[in-house]
Amino acid sequence: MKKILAIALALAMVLSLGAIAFAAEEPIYVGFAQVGHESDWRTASTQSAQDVFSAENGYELSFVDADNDSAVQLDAIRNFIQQGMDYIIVDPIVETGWDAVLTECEDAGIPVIVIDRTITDSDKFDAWVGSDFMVEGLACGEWLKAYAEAKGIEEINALVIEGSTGAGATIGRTDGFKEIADREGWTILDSQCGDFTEAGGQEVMESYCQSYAGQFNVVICQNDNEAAGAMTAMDQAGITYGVGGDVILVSFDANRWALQNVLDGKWNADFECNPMAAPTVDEIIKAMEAGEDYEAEVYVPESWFVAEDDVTSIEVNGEEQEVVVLTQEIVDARPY
Ligand code: GYE
Repeated sequence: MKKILAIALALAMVLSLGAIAFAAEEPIYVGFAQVGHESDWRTASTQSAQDVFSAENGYELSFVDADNDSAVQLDAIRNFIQQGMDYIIVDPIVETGWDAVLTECEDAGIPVIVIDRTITDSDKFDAWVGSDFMVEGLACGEWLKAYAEAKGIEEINALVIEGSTGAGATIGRTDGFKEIADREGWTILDSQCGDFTEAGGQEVMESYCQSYAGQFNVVICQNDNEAAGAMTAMDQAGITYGVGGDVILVSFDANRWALQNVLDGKWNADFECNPMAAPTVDEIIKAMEAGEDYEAEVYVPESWFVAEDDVTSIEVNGEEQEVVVLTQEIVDARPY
């Protein structure tokens, strides 16, 4: 009898422990509507989200790669609503067209956290974590001004390879650089979309090399993959670039391989865009879960990297900012 009691007791304990464990294991369901897989920056952003929103960290992540198609991204969000996600994360492909779907999220009571790119035609989201793209563009312009002065370059004739049309990253970088170009009286010979891809960058640069042969001394690529494509096109056209070259070549993002290009003098500068929003989103979600206050707008920290030491600081929006002259240690320490 004692034995039966003991077994029953043990069984009850196992069952109730199991129930506690089951309750504790209920994950936080997160749907993430990612832009696509157009660049190495994007790969780093996706990897970071998959690392952070893991089962070990208490999440179940539904990940959708929208392949740079806004209709697919909107569908993904509507599916997340249907599935009753606890939180929806979105990196908006374009800045506009958001109010209807965000209203649907709000009506369903699902908090939305926007990362990286911006939304400008709706405020129906709970938090945003990303970069100040305008500041990135301004920093690029201010550095170019100081660098040209240091090198005695009097005229700037620039070609811009833009990112995807309508993306917050494209708009901010374009406007920021243009503000300095207008102020300094530089010529922007052309500004075309390279879609943030290597193939796009190469295609645009090939046509620039034909149309503007001998007329340009600066190429601004709005991401690293485009800059890789632009290098191929300039190599084919026999145009030299980077330190000591005919063309000043500048990029945005600062992937590790790209910074190696800067350190090797193939590119002159790279303006960082930090893809690691996920850890901050995790903090925001954990605060929301606990009913605590959280920052609704978070700018991720970013640095400006250059090959030579002519310019070591710039003033951006009235604020003195460091320009980092690269070393192999800095390149090797890059997380992505
Ligand atoms: O610069 C580019 C990516 O939205 C900031 O998108 C991001 C941009 C990034 O494809 O490489």
